[in-house]
Amino acid sequence: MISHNLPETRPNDFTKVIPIVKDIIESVKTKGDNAIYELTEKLDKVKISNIKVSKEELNTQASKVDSKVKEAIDIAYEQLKAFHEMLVPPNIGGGYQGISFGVVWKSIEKVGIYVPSGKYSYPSTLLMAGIPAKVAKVKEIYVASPPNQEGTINPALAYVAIKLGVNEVYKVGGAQAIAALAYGTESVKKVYKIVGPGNIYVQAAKYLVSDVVSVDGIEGPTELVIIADQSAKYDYVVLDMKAQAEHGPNTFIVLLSDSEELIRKVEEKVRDDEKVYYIIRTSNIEEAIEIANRIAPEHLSLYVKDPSSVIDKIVNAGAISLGVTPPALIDYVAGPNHILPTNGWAKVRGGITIYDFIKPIMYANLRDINRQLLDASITLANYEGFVTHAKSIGVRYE
Ligand code: HSO
Ligand code: ZN
Repeated sequence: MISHNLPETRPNDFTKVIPIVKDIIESVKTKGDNAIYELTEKLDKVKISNIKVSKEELNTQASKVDSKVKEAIDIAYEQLKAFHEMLVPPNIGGGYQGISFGVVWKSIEKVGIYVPSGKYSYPSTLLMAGIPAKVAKVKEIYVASPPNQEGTINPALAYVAIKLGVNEVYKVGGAQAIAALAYGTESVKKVYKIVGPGNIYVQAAKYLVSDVVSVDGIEGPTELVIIADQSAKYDYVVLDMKAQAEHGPNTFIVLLSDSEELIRKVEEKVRDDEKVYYIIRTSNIEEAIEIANRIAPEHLSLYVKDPSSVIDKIVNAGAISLGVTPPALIDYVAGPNHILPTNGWAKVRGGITIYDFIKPIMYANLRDINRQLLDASITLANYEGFVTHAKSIGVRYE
């Protein structure tokens, strides 16, 4: 189906699920592992005999992965590692008016990674979160993912977990996984930060536990905006749209183009789909850029003749695929992350990078007495009524 008008809102209003999610969180908080066993049986329809995957179980599962998939994971791993290593910031120091100051970057000590699964499991998502965490030198990494129908962990996920050297893997999904990582249970370690995409229950749970644990943001249903001019190959555009639509009926797929011919050809190919595609004819590429910036999409494809001339004009997007680059390549091996902000959150944050796992600790060192600077500090402290603050500064040069 085609719509020529953009919707007012995107389908990720989790206020509806909050009461259910609250109950799940409360139950995990009070009953710990028992709640996980019960909820897994009730919601995932699987009976699990243990929550923490044993070393042996992990190895057995990993050994089931065929060599071609292992090789693909290895290739993706190296590519993502190269991307995130490029981002490592230096510790930096300087000084001004008698003070030396600077920043030392330190990693968050314990993080939880949530890996969703739908019809299939998503080992690529564990790579996307685990690699930046590793590059950031996070000491303890815990992974939670729903069990499969056999009550164990997906083989490729096990392979990635071993490759990353994560500390523990838990067979728990949904809001109960988020609650377990936030509060801890007998089997699940409590972490300082939880990252990872998931369905509306998972996202609502992240929101509800954020009083005790840091979370990465909202990563809801997949979004793709394509800006295409007449240079774009229509069949590639169609495939890119249908590819991200594979994530389910709630995906938000938009084509913005100033080419009537391109639009006509694309519409012919998507018209009969059950899924709604938003297709907007703009008067020029500038207008398309303006709309895209307002949407702040998760994925943005700049399928125009000279994409590098457009990239600077983009102010809100999760990740950008330039020119002929398929957005799906970013989902797997390009290097940038596929865990990206949705629902307009790209206005304020980017996708997962090492910066989600490190924090700048700032320092100052009083080297020389600069009276003007110290007096300014004393004046401000007195103004705020903090006379002892003022005294503690003044005493240094009395
Ligand atoms: N396109 C999704 C991520 C994904 N695609 C995972 C395939 N596997 C959101 O960026
Ligand atoms: Zn995808």
